[in-house]
Amino acid sequence: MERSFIMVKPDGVQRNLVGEIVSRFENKGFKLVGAKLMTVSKELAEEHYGEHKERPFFGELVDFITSSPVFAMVWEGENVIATARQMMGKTNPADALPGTIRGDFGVTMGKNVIHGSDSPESAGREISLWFKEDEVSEYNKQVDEWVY
Ligand code: DAT
Ligand code: MG
Repeated sequence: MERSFIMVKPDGVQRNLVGEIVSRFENKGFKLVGAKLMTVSKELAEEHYGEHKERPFFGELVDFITSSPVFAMVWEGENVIATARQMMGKTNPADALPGTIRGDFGVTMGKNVIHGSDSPESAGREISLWFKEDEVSEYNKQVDEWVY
């Protein structure tokens, strides 16, 4: 089953949106297989956002993500990577549709509440970057029979 790395960013944690965001993924039918509240080191932030290191906003992005704890998660389910991106909405909350997480809770690009892997390759890279193997649980849920 597919897995994605999803993270409530510092603004989302500060604004008490962790429960709301976890609920959205639970209600959808996805399975939480890993989660932790953590303060992000500069090294981890720079590695995570490595693809953006030449962009002008890179410094601000790293400062933001290390400014206060994040809630890092691994979610599992059929097509979870693309579906989570849809549930998050466009990168710029100003363009994100109502009903999406960024559309409902964000205002500006710099503080867009949530991160989600954008492809199977990034999901694999990000999950192994953020989680040790024994921090991700494999388990069955009875309700899955009613989801799939
Ligand atoms: P996403 O988070 O939707 O995958 P991304 O990978 O292109 O978007 O960018 C990572 C984060 O960097 C994004 O969530 C917010 C910030 N960001 C992206 N483009 C930006 C820009 N033009 N100005 C400021 N911040 C930006
Ligand atoms: Mg991205």
